[in-house]
Amino acid sequence: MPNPLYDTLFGVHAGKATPFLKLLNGDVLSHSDFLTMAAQIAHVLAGHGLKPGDRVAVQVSKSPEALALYAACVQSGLVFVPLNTAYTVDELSYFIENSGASLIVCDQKREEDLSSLAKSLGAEVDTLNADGSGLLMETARLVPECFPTVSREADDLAAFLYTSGTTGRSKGAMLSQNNLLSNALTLAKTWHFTKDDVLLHALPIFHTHGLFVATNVMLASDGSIVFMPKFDLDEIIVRMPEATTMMGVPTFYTRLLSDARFTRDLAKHMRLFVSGSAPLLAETHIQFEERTGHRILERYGMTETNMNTSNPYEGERKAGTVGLPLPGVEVKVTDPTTGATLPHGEVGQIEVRGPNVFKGYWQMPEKTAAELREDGFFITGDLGVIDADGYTQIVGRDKDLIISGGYNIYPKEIELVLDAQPGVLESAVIGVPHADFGETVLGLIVPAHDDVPDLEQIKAAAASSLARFKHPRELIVVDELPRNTMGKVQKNVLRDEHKEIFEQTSAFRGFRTAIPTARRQSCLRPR
Ligand code: MLC
Ligand code: AMP
Repeated sequence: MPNPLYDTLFGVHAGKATPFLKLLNGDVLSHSDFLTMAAQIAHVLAGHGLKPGDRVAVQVSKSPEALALYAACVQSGLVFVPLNTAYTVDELSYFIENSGASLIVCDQKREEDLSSLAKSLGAEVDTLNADGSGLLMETARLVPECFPTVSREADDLAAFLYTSGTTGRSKGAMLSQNNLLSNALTLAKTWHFTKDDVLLHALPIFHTHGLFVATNVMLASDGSIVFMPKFDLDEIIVRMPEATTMMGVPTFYTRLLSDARFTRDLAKHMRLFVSGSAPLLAETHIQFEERTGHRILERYGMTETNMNTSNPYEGERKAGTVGLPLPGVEVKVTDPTTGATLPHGEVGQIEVRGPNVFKGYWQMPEKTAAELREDGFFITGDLGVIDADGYTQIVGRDKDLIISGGYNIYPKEIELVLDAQPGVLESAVIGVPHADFGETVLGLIVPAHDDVPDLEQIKAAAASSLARFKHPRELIVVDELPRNTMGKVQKNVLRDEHKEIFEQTSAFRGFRTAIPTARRQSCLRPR
């Protein structure tokens, strides 16, 4: 029975004793071991009564078992819904409810918190801990090692990835089998991946970058993965000599450059470093080449589209650009008001079309219609320009988005929490430059009347409802927020005023203007 994504990325490795996952403890999981684990998990999923198309919401630590759970969902025709491990129970509740998940897989520590929600939704709960223990694998070990692959069409859904929205409500981007498969095959070919490649994998596996780019590309090329639970500079340095490639967010590269052990000699065995998910500063690109002789290959993608453009493998990798459209992908820059295509050299909104572009937002037809045109072009919300050679440069964002260490944060979600606190009239949340994370979150608070808001209490409220990476690094009390004639808060003005608050270089290539200084009372998050 055909299942294009499973057959091409997973099934093709059946019976192979070749190394797939190289773990930090020295254990190696072969392709065949991995498929057996996935098939056994697929039996457990079937035991939960799941039917093709059902959603499986997953909040678990990065582990081989977690990756096999993804494979099992594909093999069973289920929709995999991975969720950031940093999400609080409040945040999780929304994703679980919105996706209509029939099964929640979480760490045992979260089981109690999620059980009553699951019960009210008619969903089941299974558990998987960071070390692979938990009910899921206990059951999986008792069932057969082969599972009959469920038939799927290329257009059937394989995953939902949640992406935050401008209104504060996250949207489930529906990704089909072919969205994922076409992109994996294109990237493996474009970046010359082969079975001899060994990838340093330190990215989380609940986002496009670590799951659909890094993992799927390695599956498509038959290579192996040094599988790390998270980015750990020491481990990366120890394992680099056995690797040939690495994929990371810019923070990975600035952290590597900050360490004297990262030398030309250490990187001599590597053939490719790929960067994406956030802007790579041209200076990082240059320093990296000076240190190692390697030119980082920067590419551009997003949750809704997988990868869109890439600097060439062979040919010029232009620092400060995200390269050329991938084969089969069209990129154009349009006038945000009229939608007309602009000539090369003019700044406008970036739109993309191709087999990589998602099917729409789950149960949000208006939002889908607003961003995905009838002719198939997706309005990315990024502002860019295409140069005479066809290279795209991202110059800013039309969407009110902060990218911190590769994680996307929508200010509205944080503003809603701040606005609800006692003594707060209103708030504005902005991204400001930060040397390690590229951008970080700054909250500006206008007190109600003559109140002095209790910043510690506000921080505690944010901590209980928002994932750690979304917490404002600093809260500042101001008299008022700058507004334009339409009454809209001028975030560009605020960003400009506070751009040096952490006295770091900017990773954001946006536009800014200046404003007068406001009264300040501040509360710094320790770091
Ligand atoms: C961790 N913290 C962060 C953070 N990551 N805060 C802000 N932004 C982040 N990205 C918090 C931690 O909870 C901790 O809180 C404190 O910051 C310091 O943590 P750390 O030890 O320095 O962080 P670390 O664990 O090393 O993580 C940093 C990181 C990680 C950059 C390695 O965030 C990461 O792996 N980012 C990759 C994200 C990613 O995969 N993005 C791809 C999205 S897909 P405290 O105070 O409790 O200690 C996409 C599409 C595309 O965008 O094009 O690819
Ligand atoms: P996400 O919604 O998490 O998938 O994030 C996608 C966004 O990350 C894009 O819309 C861009 O704003 C940003 N992004 C991804 N890759 C790059 C890159 N190479 N340079 C600049 N921004 C990037």
